[in-house]
Amino acid sequence: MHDALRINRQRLINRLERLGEIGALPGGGCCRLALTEEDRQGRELVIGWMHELGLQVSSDAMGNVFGLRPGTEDGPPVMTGSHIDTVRTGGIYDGNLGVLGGLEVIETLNEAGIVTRRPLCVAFFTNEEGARFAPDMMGSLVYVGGMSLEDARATQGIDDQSVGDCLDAIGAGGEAPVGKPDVHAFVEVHIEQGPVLEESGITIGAVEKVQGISWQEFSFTGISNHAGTTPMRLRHDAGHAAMATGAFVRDLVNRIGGDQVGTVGAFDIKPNLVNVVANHARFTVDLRNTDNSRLKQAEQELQAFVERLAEREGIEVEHRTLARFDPVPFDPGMVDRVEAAAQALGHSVMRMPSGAGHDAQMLARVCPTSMIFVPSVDGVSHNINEFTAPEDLEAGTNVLLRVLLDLAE
Ligand code: HGY
Ligand code: MN
Ligand code: MN
Repeated sequence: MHDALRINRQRLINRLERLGEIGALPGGGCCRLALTEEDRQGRELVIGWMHELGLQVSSDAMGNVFGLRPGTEDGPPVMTGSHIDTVRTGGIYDGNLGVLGGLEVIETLNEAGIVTRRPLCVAFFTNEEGARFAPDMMGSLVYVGGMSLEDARATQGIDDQSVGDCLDAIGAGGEAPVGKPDVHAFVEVHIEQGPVLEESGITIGAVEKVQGISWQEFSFTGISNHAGTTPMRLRHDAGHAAMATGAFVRDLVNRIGGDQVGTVGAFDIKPNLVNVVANHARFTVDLRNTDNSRLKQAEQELQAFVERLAEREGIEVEHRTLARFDPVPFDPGMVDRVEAAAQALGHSVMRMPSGAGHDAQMLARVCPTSMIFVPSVDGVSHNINEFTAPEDLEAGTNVLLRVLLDLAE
């Protein structure tokens, strides 16, 4: 039914580009960190579009926003969506495609005068990126009951402000309660953010699972000293220890091999002066693997390395876990639906894991869930040059249309 229905590519691209203007960076790309003024403006724009499309808009205490389209019957909606917050050097597609692709599906159904049996809902979740406030996927994690609202609101960000204060400052917290969602099924369209689809010459990814994620923060304390007069045997060099740990992470990842990845992304050294042995270093380690036992092995080896290093260098170590999510398998039936919809539309499709975390991995705790990937040019993302070809944006959103219609009938 409605097999000939297709979305409007240009309308989708116009919305992506319009939203990308909020937080636009001089050289291209976008910075809309969670719960900033730019996030508030982005929320306002998308909520305005939701109202224009006739959706019933609500938000919950975590600032997650839902645009509901009633069906001919009541009951739990078929939901789609993603996030509109970005990293500091983000593109205009990461997350935004999942939200605006959902709105494009709604507008296409409105134009065709189609009312589905089940209600449809397009959502965006607060702070998916976790770049300002860890963990990532925080909003959807609270939504499904995986983190208390209190703990989320108390979370301090990298700029020493709390989630609660920032939610309140931009007026994003709504009335709807969190933790007990009622969703029939969830499907999210997202850019792959890696090179697999492009290298395989495939248009659609039917995502089978999300890999495990481990985010840790280490704070090393040594003794600042004169870079010229202090003999090496007397140094307690926090900067050296931090850099040695970063080098260890790369060796560890190469040794484990397979899907193992490791990143030292945030790195801060004090007093950060050419002629002073550093007495403080604070840095993050992001480890991921599709195989949870190998991810645990990586974490254990890193911990043992840091303990030996602290002993040898005579430094103090503080450690925080910023995020820890096991790999999440998606519902096989939902993966089948994505694959079948792509094939019915004549698109090449392959099954694959997700290297990035997504809100879908949280919705998978409460309802059948899967994801639709579209190619990232040069596999680039979290980078101002993030790009997906218009025909691929269109293909992924047509697959979303098809899967949502199947689920809602
Ligand atoms: O880090 C991630 O995987 C996602 O972008 N939050
Ligand atoms: Mn994303
Ligand atoms: Mn991202």
